[in-house]
Amino acid sequence: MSTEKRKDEQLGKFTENHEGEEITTNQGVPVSHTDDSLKAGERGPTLMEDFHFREKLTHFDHERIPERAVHARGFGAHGYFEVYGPMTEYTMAKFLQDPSVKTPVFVRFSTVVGSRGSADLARDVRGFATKFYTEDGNYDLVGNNIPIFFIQDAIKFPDLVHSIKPEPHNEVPQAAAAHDTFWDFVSCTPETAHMVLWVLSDRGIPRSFRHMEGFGVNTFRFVNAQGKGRFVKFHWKPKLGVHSLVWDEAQKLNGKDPDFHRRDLWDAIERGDYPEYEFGVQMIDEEDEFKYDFDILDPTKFWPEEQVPVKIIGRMVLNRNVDNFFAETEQVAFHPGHVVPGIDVSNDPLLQGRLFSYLDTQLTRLGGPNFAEIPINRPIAPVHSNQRDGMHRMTIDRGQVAYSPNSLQDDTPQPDAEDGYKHYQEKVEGQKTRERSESFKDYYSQATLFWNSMSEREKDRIISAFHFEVGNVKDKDVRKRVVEVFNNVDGDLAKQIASGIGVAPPDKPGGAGIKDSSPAVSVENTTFEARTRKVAILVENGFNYAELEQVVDALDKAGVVTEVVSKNQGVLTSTEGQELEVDKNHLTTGSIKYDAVYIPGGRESVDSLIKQGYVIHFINEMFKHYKPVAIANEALDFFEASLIGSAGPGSTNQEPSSNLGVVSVQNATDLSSFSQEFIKAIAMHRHWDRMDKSSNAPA
Ligand code: HDE
Repeated sequence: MSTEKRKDEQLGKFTENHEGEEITTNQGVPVSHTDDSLKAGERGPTLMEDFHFREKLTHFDHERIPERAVHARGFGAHGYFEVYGPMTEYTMAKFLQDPSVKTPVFVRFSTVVGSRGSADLARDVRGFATKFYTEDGNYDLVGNNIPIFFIQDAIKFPDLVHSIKPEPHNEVPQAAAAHDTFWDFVSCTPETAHMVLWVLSDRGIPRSFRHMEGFGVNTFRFVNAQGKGRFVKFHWKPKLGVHSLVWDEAQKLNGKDPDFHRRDLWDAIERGDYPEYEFGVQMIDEEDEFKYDFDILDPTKFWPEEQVPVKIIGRMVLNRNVDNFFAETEQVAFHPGHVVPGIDVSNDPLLQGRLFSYLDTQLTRLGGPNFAEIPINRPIAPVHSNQRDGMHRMTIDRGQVAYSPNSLQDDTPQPDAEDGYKHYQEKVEGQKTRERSESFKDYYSQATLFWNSMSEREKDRIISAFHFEVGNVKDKDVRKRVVEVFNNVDGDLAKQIASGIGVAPPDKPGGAGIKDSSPAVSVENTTFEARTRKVAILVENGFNYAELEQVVDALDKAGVVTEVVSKNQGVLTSTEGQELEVDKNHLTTGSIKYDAVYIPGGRESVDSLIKQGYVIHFINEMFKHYKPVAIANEALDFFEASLIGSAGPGSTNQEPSSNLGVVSVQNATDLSSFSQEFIKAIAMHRHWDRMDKSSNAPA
């Protein structure tokens, strides 16, 4: 069997189908009736002897387990990883050697702050945790979608999390950093400044899990068979590029579709649009540990790609949804210390602390020490040890011996001195101290580097995010201190923050004196693709079918997904009598759920649409969110009837016109070049130039 399928086969052994079966108790006793409890008389009390009732209720009463302390809301999928070529020179990790091997993986994406039932579009860091089921055992890369972290030492993690979680006295707000305690912590903890800028950038509100990068964040080690070590940082780069929503969209989506990200991933996999991410490593030789102007063990610093290139070494494809959310996504247990021969940790103090926390929290969350036996957590590699018993032990360990050394079982199981995991032979020496290294104490230079790397429009959006987040802070002293902290990053940034939150601009000159930038961190320098984007088609009876068909075919060929939206669900009829099934009525959707909108011609359809407030709002909102609008023939009337007028007057002949992401065509029967222009506009994702042209555009 192919390696890729080995995990699926293992999971299959634990999978149960209930379709067509009869209900039994957990003891396998057939149940005759499940809708009424056993009572003494039809109107009498329930009887204790009703074992079916007792068992059903007891199980229900215990269905919930503690949610994760952080990253409670998540969504997972299965897939595989393949390496492009042998990495023998750098690491002996088996799954990084043979390009013909497909290593099964399970990935869980998550938000950090919100509870399990919170909304997907919180402004937050996203978790990106991958479990590789390798031949040498499980390797977990437990990363985030931002390459750095808020704090430098794990001992500060409880403080950070307490400050950002809902406030303890009133449990408000849910899944949000926009409140006093978080910004109080930030303003008192300058090492957070760099990460805060990343979270307030577009990366804090991804378009989907498919449009996010992933980073191992901490510094790890590759070790080759000769025992030579190198420092590494891990990267996932999405094939579709890195793209985000705008804040107004995100907030509205949290109401209209709080499952937007989960639904997107699930639907994409069901459609066969399998998300792909390339795997990259940055490597620094041990000899070069001190060559950089930042400490390579400091998790509040990234390694600029311009200084340490990312070597792309493989790819991951997510191609199967889970069978059961609880059994798989909820019960999966990741641990940054689940490493395999060839991969080791570094002395990064955040990573060192993480090595303690994950197993510790999982003991409570998953009810004891045997959770590695839960199907999703089982390695495909064989497991042997002298560990026994504990809550929920599944394995029936044969034999009399559960200790080592022994003579009764030939002193087995035995460690493998040759191929067993060997920790990297790093020389460690030092005096016990609670001090922080001087080399960690530059909190601002890279924050300035990041700020310098943003385009003017990205900067505008970061400032807006500050105005929202810190604008929600009631304590004026906290707001003042935030401005002071960010004045250390950039004077202009601090001034602009101050202008929106009711505090005076800083009186000291600002900035960390850094002029450099790192273009690779700007999401505007990413891949742009129309593939898998979602387009709404607004129509009513009397639309032009020939036109619509051409555009839909072209979109389909480009891998763009379409949905027909109309006032009511049902079947619409075109001018020529062709029928079209409606996918969504007005109440079940909204512009925020799409990447673009297309309105075909047809006099009757356009006349009807133009009278509907919903449709005008739909187009205006699409336009305000910088997304493409495509209109053909009679639909050009919308130039007058909506905000897209500022991108008008549009096409006057059969040649398509495209301005500020509004694509139009007039008097045309052949819509092929119009469709291609539309696809180009969709690939661009957002048309930020509207920001300059339209006073109605929100940031
Ligand atoms: Fe985590 N983190 N973390 N974290 N983390 C958890 O483990 C922790 C950190 C990350 O989908 C918990 O099983 C400490 C950085 C992800 O199941 C917990 C510190 C990064 C997930 C925990 C950090 C992460 C977690 C909660 C500071 C990016 C979700 C439940 C030193 C590299 C994994 C659990 C999933 C989950 C502790 C910081 C990523 C409490 C102490 C940095 C993606 O153990």
